[in-house]
Amino acid sequence: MFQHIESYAGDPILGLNDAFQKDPRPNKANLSIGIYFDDAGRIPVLDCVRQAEQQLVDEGGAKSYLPMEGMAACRKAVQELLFGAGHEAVTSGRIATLQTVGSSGGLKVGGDFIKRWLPDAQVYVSDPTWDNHRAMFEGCGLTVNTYPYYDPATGGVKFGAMLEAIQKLPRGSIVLLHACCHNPTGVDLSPAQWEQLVPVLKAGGLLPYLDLAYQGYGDGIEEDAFAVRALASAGLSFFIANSFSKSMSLYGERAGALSVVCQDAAEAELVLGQLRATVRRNYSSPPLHPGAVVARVLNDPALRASWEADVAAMRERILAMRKSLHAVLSAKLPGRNFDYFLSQRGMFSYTGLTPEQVDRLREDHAVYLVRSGRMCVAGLSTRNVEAVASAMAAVLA
Ligand code: KET
Repeated sequence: MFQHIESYAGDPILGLNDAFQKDPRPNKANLSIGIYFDDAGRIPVLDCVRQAEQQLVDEGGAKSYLPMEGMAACRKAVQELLFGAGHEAVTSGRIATLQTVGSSGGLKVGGDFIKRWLPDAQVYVSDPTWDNHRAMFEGCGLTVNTYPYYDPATGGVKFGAMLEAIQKLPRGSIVLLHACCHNPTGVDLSPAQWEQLVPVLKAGGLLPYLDLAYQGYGDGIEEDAFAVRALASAGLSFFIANSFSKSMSLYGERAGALSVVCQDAAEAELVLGQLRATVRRNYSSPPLHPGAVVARVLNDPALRASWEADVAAMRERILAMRKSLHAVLSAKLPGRNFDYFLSQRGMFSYTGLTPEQVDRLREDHAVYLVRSGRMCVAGLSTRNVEAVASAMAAVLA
């Protein structure tokens, strides 16, 4: 029965994380997976999350199934977080929102929905993008292509080429865009560039699909929603999958959502119905605990304030690590320009290291990066940043 099954090569990101766990070297550094570690190298449990969980345990509610679309209080809070409470798209009821199994679950449900209802649409992702985007959308039966994005020559965005390519896409194409903190490059569009892109998407009759996995890690919780609000205010229909894995440090709880912004409330009702059907056929309904935690943290004013302070502290710690890394590397290799570590945003930086250099870092120095050269800056700490910078300098010299 199973002899024809091909072996699975493993996932390029999760596989490295497993290899890191098994590495016995004491001074190892995990800069591979997109997880925020605190300065002691631990994945934090945020105080607001701990308190929300305690309240939920104390209340002792029953563990019934959630509806297919998830918990109402969570879905409403997600809409207000993404679009702003008073946004016309929210108040007019023209957004269909599901609580999903992480944002990955949201991306996948959206992909299945597109395959069913817009079967001729092809997907366009940035070159490069998160590896799993291609895998997921192809897994939904969709064709995945790329548009130009990262420019290795400048360490910035090839914005002109990106706009030109997007202008030429067939009407109805799906354009996957990272709303902030681009993975893997750390290179984002500026608000002014978003303002230029939005009319091009609209005029071309394109269907944007935003991925917002790092809200708060760029410039701030509100600031990082700029693209979401710009698209909604311009009247486009679009998808957005957002995650609480990183922003609430809830990775394994699988907390995320999918929102589809429609033209009016009646359309949103139809879309929500078919999204519910998609969920029912996949995993029936999302998990109770993460929905309840997210709803509690976002809706309770004290917990909300505590969360916002924690997100700011995580963002600032990463910025401090960017500065330290930049300082040590610039001192060790004065002929090279490492300014990209300062301009890139979020958890990741594209280091420009070749796969061979990444292998040497891992083998000789126990420093783990993804082979594309992507570094998770959130894995640096005051304890390891000197050693990591020295190892990088040795490999680059
Ligand atoms: N989108 C992006 C852009 C992303 O980087 C991740 C996770 C996800 C979605 C999925 O997040 P979820 O936990 O399903 O809400 N990225 C990191 C972990 C992974 O690969 O799964 C990473 O790139 O390391």
